[in-house]
Amino acid sequence: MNYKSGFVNIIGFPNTGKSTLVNSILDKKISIITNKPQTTRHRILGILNKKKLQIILSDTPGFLEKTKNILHKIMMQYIKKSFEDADIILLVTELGKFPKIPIIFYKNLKKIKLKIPIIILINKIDKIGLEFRENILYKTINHWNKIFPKSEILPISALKNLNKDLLMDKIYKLLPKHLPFYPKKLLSDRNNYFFVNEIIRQEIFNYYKQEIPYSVEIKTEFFEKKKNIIYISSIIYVERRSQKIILIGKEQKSIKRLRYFSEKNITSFFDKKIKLYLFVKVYKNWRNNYKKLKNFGY
Ligand SMILES: Nc1nc2c(ncn2[C@@H]2O[C@H](COP(=O)(O)OP(=O)(O)OP(=O)(O)O)[C@@H](O)[C@H]2O)c(=O)[nH]1
Ligand SMILES: [Mg+2]
Repeated sequence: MNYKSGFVNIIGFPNTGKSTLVNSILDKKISIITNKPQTTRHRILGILNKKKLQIILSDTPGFLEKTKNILHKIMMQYIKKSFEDADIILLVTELGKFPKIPIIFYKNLKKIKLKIPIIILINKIDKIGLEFRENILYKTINHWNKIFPKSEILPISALKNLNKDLLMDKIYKLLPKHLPFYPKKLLSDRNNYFFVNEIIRQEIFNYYKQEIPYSVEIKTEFFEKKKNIIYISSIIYVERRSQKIILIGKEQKSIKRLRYFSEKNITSFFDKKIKLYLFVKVYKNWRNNYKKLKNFGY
């Protein structure tokens, strides 16, 4: 058998470019990206199918030093879970940053390293001009070398696809011989409702400030195609009434803008004409309630 297939699990600090990397490898935007930390809240699988090759990528939330609510705790459990089924771990870090891995993950990684290859990716190398890059790169590589001696370290830019071919070669070599785990047509373990929720959430991250993006969760209730148009209706849940007022804005200006940009992005995701309806509801303290979180698919 010369088929290769396996799980390539992506972990790392918030905002380092994990989701950007997943999308770059898949060449499709399955995971949302924003310039704010804690954008990704779920473990999302993306599947790359090639001739005699299937790579299952897993995107995860970023490491948190301190968990402030139950949602955070669940997010951190997703990271731990992703250690269990990994064939390869990609630890995404950022050029010129020297963070400490939270102790719970650090211990796990040290143990795992004996069995599973960990590749350390130093992302965002495009951010610094070539004339200064070498020096900072040297320092960053040194930092990770001390923490994970003998692990491979590869500088990349997920955004600009720098060293993507090199990374893909490394992944291919390390993947086990195995038949595909998923049907070859499947792109993700998530359904259309999830992608709609996430795109709306991405736009909320883009257009609202402070705690608003962190206090919202989306639930798409309706998704139906009629005569070449997909009609979608989604509810935005916030934690407090004051947040609902901000979300809607004066004369509904904010929510109209959100609807416009969400619809535009959902249209390009599905490549179909979309009609989107948005509603805002208060769902008190949902981030600290297991039952409510379960309702949202956590
Ligand atoms: N310049 C540059 N920016 C990048 C690169 N990769 C990601 N970014 C930017 O970094 C920010 C965070 O990217 P994400 O992919 O959302 O990061 P993440 O690690 O998934 O973040 P969380 O889900 O919040 O943990 C976005 O603004 C990206 O455009 C890169 O290679 N170069
Ligand atoms: Mg992410």
